[in-house]
Amino acid sequence: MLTLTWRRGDGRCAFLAGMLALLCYISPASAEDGYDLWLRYAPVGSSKVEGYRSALGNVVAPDRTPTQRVVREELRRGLAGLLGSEPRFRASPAGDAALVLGTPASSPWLAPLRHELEGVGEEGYLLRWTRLDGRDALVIAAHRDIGVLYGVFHLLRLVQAGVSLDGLDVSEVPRIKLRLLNHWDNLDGYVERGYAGGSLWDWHTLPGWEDPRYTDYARANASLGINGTVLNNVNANALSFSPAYLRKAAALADVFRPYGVRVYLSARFSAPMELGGLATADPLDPDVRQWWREKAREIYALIPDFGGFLVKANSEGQPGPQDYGRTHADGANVLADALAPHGGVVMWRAFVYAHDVPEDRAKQAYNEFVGLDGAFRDNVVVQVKNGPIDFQPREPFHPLFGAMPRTPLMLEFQITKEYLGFATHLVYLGPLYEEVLRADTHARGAGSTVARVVDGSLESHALSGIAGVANIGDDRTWSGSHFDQANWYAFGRLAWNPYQSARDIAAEWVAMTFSPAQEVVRPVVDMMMASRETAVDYMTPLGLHHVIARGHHYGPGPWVDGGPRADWTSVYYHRADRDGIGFDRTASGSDAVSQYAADVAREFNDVERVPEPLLLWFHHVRWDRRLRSGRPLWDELVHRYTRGVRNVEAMQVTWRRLEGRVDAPRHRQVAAFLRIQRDEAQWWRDASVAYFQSINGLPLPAGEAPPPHPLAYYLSLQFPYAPGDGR
Ligand code: GCV
Repeated sequence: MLTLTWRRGDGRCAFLAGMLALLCYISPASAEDGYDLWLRYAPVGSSKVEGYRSALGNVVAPDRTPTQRVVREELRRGLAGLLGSEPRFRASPAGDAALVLGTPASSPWLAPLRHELEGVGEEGYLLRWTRLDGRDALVIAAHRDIGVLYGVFHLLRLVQAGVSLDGLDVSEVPRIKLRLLNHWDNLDGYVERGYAGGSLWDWHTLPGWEDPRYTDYARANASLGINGTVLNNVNANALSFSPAYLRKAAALADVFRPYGVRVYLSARFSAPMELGGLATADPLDPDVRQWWREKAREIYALIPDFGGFLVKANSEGQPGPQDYGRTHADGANVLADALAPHGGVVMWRAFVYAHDVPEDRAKQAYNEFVGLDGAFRDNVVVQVKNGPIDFQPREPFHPLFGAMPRTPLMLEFQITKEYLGFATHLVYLGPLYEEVLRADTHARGAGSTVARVVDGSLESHALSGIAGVANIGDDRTWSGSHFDQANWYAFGRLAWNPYQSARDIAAEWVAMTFSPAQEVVRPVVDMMMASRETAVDYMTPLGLHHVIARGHHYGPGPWVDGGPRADWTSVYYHRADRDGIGFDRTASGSDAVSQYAADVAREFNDVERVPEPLLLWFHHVRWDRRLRSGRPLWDELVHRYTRGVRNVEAMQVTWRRLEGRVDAPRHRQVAAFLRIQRDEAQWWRDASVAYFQSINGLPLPAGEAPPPHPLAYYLSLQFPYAPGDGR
């Protein structure tokens, strides 16, 4: 061991001073690499420590079950980091003020709250001051241990944000029952549309080796209230259902269980043939039904709290019931019957469209499913993407929301940014999620928002659900960038309560992830809130959609044409010609508008009334049509592309000003990614302008710079190893 001595006047002083300076430079704060997510538990400001210590220094909490032990460990870890000292765990609240945690069953102190807990359900909690034994105590009380854990994360969130605990009186209940991540992870470790490295699941070493990262993953999800995870890709491999892989999934389920995260699997519809050797996967075949029943029994023997199946059927080449002339309901119900005795659910995806159907792709899922309303078993939810095409930077809400009143509909968002710049573009998805959740379907008159369809309140469904396609991989940051963690966070918080504001959620996240100082929170939140619209501007302004490069979807590709199917090209969607641009989905076009409730359909159908951000989604518009700005469409389009680039530059300025307020390693990476984003925004703008100008032959509006390269240059760019491509 190196021993340092300090003698005044000694020649070694300069050396030692240098060493000390170096040690200061390598302080823990500068070693941040994003691994800790929003659970950094960085020390709170000295002015607040004493107040928190006096309320939280003594803790009374049971430690008999695995979840109870997780609760204690989280408090220990959180308070040690935040307040600089571990709490004292006591047997009773006697003496000093105490924080008392538990359920009426686990803590005699909380038994009197039994009545008040009736309203919080299975996963909710109370977090408030009360009198216990004649003293004030802060309590976190719930029906079940998991509610206590959620309450602890709530408390730690408040302390991280520096919020006063005075007068705290919180009663929280999740509004949505199934709050799930969907991993598109393949068994070979590749993540489809994943930009955060390889899969977290090391199938090869499971079940023998349970990587500690699995626990950290469960912990992060529990901190948001996410209560389930689908481990494998919806483009499923039947092997996930083989005995060996089920044992691996069971090992993960064991790790996740104390955190309230249940395991689900994507089911390959043809598994009875591929694994069971049957001649058919026809859902009405008795042997097939029997195979699924036995498979469910086998799974539940290994994973007693297994959640259920997610299914992509008859879509993009996946097998399904229509291969046998059966309906989606026939397919879903055979799986549902197999799971029902064990309490499992089927999440049947409505993301279906067929290349041999000449119908507008935006209409196909509705056409397929709306007639099946009421035909599904009680333990089936139909999982619907937020919009009718595919996770575009902006889409109208999916017309199925509000159109299947007798069927619980689960909303599917994409957290991974397949169409929003992968992991290097800073695009906070909170505003996108909020826009969808607040959209009014008018299914039962004004106020029938997507959130109310999804949380089951509009049609009084007991089963409700929301899923996010995960942006998580084995990258040290988990999500491929520091700011992409905010999208995991926002999804989880909105899954718990879809009525929260994206801005408030961003503010919480910034306070916990970077700093609660207002000089940091304010500019970063403003930047995040504007970032989604900025991406829409430089990628798909005015309702354009699906203008990405082929296959990997990296970068612009408005010229994409030909290939195996029209609905995988860009020209199918933008329909630009010499006179105008946009997909005519009005009553005189594909009539997709008629799939919405009458009030909504009228608005979308009318070129004067349609919200301008959706103009080209629903209308084919002449290039010279004047828009609300007074500019002709072509000028407005170019204006927005350019504005997108300028706004990324503004983000760079904001971030630069935060140097020194954010630890250096994270600041550096974000700054570098913003540079990439700026250059790619410019690329999007230039390539799109060059292409559309080649179609309409119009001059650029005054003051707009011409693209620096001819169109042929943009067409020639190839990215054979762009990440995340489907395979
Ligand atoms: C998992 C899009 C993506 C596919 C994805 C599919 C789906 O088409 O590009 O990679 O497949 O959506 O949601 O099933």
